[in-house]
Amino acid sequence: MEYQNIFSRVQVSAGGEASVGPDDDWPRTGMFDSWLLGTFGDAQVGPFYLGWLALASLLSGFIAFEIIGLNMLAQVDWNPLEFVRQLFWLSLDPPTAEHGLGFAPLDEGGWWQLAGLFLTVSIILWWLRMYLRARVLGMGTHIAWAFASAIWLYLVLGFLRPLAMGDFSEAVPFGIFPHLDWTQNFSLKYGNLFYNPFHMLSIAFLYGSTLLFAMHGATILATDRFGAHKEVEQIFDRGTGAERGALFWRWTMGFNASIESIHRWALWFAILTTLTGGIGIILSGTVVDNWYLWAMEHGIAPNPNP
Ligand code: 07D
Ligand code: 07D
Repeated sequence: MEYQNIFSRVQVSAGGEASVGPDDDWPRTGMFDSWLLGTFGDAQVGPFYLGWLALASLLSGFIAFEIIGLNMLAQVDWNPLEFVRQLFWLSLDPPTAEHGLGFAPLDEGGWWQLAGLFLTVSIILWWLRMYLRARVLGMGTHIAWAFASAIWLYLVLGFLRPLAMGDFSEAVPFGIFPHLDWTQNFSLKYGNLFYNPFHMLSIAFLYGSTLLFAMHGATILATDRFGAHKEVEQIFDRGTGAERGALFWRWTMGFNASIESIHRWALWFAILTTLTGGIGIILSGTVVDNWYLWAMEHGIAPNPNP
């Protein structure tokens, strides 16, 4: 029977496989099988590697989450029902402009600064964990670098651009809809972000990522029965699966990515989404005040008075 999941009832259940790699300082125990997870992916849960970095990261993330949550709860007079009802609208805002880059009193943005600090520490520790765990397994560190690109955009939005602008009021608030309002306001304030060429690039890479992801996922599934699911082996020893996938794309568009390079395409498109995005944001208000005027000057938007 073919092995599939998400679609079928078949799943592999081997019961507690400790897996490969070197001896490590963390016990490979606590594994169990989950039928439900087995319908989505691997049926085996664990072994988990917690480690000091993850422990510190989770603790720091928890503190950030608590600061945000308790501030929001305080805003609804500690009423849990109102908290749930208004959750998506509640906000923990950064300090107002007059506090500059200094520490603001807690109830005037200081809590936002503390939450941001703990969240950032948490994210950076988690990054270190990804990097070091990959090294321990003898893997490349590609995953950590892709994550670093997302962290770059996050740091630009909440720290680097406010630093360049001279005050934390420029940063994004914590809150579901409030962060959307911030995004909308940012675009309006800087004369329509659509005319920011780095926003254009970021969108092209974001859309490109979905396209590549769909093309690649679909190609592998479509040639699975010829062995293409062993795609990495087929980089070195091309089977009929890889050949068919490649031929399909040469037939339909004249060109195919190689079975290795498609993974590089995908990784770079994803990385470039947030990399170019961060560049676009850090330039707004620092180098360019109004993207629409900028676009008129550079012949991108029509200019009635050239
Ligand atoms: C599917 C992996 C799982 C991750 C999830 C996110 C939290 C937030 C925090 C209550 C794809 C977990 C969410 C922990 C809870 C508090 C304080 C990843 C997947 C499910 N946004 N954004 C969302 C963040 C920015 C924008 C959703 C984070 C910028 C728009 C979620 C950041 C701008 C829309 C969310 C961040 C911006 C969203 C779904 C950080 C410009 C939506 C995210 C740290 C880039 C969408 C109601 C998702 C939505 C949405 C989280 C930054 C714009 C709450 C953590 C400032 C236009 N954002 N966002 O699925 O439904 O990501 O909003 O930088 O339409 Mg956002
Ligand atoms: C946010 C990276 C940071 C996230 C990290 C995750 C946790 C959660 C929780 C475990 C997403 C940390 C995670 C803390 C842990 C658990 C449970 C990545 C992030 C580190 N835009 N726009 C983009 C489009 C408009 C605006 C990018 C489209 C309008 C602003 C993207 C449209 C206005 C910003 C994009 C559109 C506007 C952006 C984001 C269409 C609003 C940004 C890429 C069709 C009216 C951001 C240069 C991304 C950016 C951004 C798409 C329209 C504003 C390509 C498709 C004109 C202010 N927009 N946008 O991957 O980089 O984000 O801009 O209209 O800051 Mg836009």
